[in-house]
Amino acid sequence: MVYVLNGPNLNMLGLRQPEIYGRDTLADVEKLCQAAAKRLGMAIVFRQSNHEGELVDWIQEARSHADGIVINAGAYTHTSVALLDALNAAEKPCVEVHLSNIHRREDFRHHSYISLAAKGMICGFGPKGYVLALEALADIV
Ligand code: CA2
Repeated sequence: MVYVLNGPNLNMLGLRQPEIYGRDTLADVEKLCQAAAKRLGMAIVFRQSNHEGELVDWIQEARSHADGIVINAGAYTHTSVALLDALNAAEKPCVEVHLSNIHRREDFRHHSYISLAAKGMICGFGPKGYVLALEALADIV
């Protein structure tokens, strides 16, 4: 079981700012992940929350229910020591994903707390990044 967790505002995907985040909705991204998971023989739980504490709860849940975590923490990537602490405590392989190339954007997006707990990070490839993350995890879990 792999938990695919999405942070704040990712529920707006496909509805606003298509020039940055593309036209796919989060439901489209979930379908893509479900198809990739099936191909990889893996089960996934796909969730989104705008609330930092709820994401912490789900990472804690992953400690006992998941073999790995794919996370796009949205803007909490750049601010959240709480998510970093939760990921470190979960002791599960984690792959960080971003739709956009955060290094081509504003300076404040260049630093990620999540990266300190992640096996690796994929950014800039849109929804395909989630598939790449699941493929990377399939080799580890
Ligand atoms: O590129 C990514 O996946 C990000 O994690 C997306 C976050 C941003 O804060 C990170 O720096 C990079 C923002 C997610 C918000 O997504 C929206 C999508 C459509 C309309 C409005 C927001």
